Amino acid sequence: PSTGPESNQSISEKPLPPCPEDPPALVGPMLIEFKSAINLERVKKENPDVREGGKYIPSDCKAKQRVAIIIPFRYREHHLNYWLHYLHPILRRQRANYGIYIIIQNGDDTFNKGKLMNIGFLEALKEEPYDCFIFSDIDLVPMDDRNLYRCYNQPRHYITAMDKFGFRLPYVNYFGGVTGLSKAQFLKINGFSNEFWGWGGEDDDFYSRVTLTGMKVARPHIQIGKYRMIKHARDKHNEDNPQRFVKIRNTKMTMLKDGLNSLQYQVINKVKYPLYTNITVDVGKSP
Ligand code: UDH
Repeated sequence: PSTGPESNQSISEKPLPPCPEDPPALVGPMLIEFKSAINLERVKKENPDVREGGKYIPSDCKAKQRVAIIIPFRYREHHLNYWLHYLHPILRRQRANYGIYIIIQNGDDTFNKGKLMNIGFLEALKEEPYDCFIFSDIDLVPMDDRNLYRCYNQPRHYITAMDKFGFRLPYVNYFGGVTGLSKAQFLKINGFSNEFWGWGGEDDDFYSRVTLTGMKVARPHIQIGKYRMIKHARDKHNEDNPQRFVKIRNTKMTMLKDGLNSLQYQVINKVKYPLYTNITVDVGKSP
């Protein structure tokens, strides 16, 4: 048996049993609020078994999947604190084997969320052989821990109801906010488009990629798939992208040549904090 840094058992110990499909420690609906101040030192103390870089491996069972959580990011430190405060305990209760990757767009040029997601996928895979990728906005927190952050046989939309939309979805084919695909599913669709600069559209393009390749999005039951969003104004340098309406009509033509296979970027730095890994990247400029 391996005794490397990733091994969570010593040679003399018995192999761990598989982690249960329905983790017993789950609590169900939770109270989520964004008023109390968050102290990251305290979050760290409350999650002592989370390792450097925001990685966690259950000690009492072997998780079936390794999950990378990819978060596109810029100027949202305040949201990050809430996200970490709520998500680490939830993910630990779910007995997930996971790592948290905050992918930061360097500089003040127009934001490109799709590119950050693609970069997160590739950079996470350089670290661990992840099986499942969950792409999450920093401002979305699940209200029920039975909403399992793992991958399924179809791409998953973890959100069934959002407080922002009166506990509904804005439209039935909405596939943004928190989505999860296995490595094979993400490769099959060539990842996200790299060509959506500014706000909007990359999530609809992503949905089309899934359906055009014959897959179908699944969601949890409405009681379980509830989310709270931290209220905020539109960020600077992430203005509405007026080209999005034309672009999302052309996914079928563009998806094979625009995505993981055409991605260009540079890593500026990578820092492992106790509760997450930060990767700052240069994504270039909108044409
Ligand atoms: N993000 C950043 N920094 C930015 C822009 C986006 O970190 O400057 C990330 C972050 O993870 C965020 C996600 O990208 O959660 C999605 O961006 P968003 O929050 O702007 O998207 P959303 O649809 O925007 O949540 C709602 C803006 C509300 C404006 C309402 C105007 N009518």
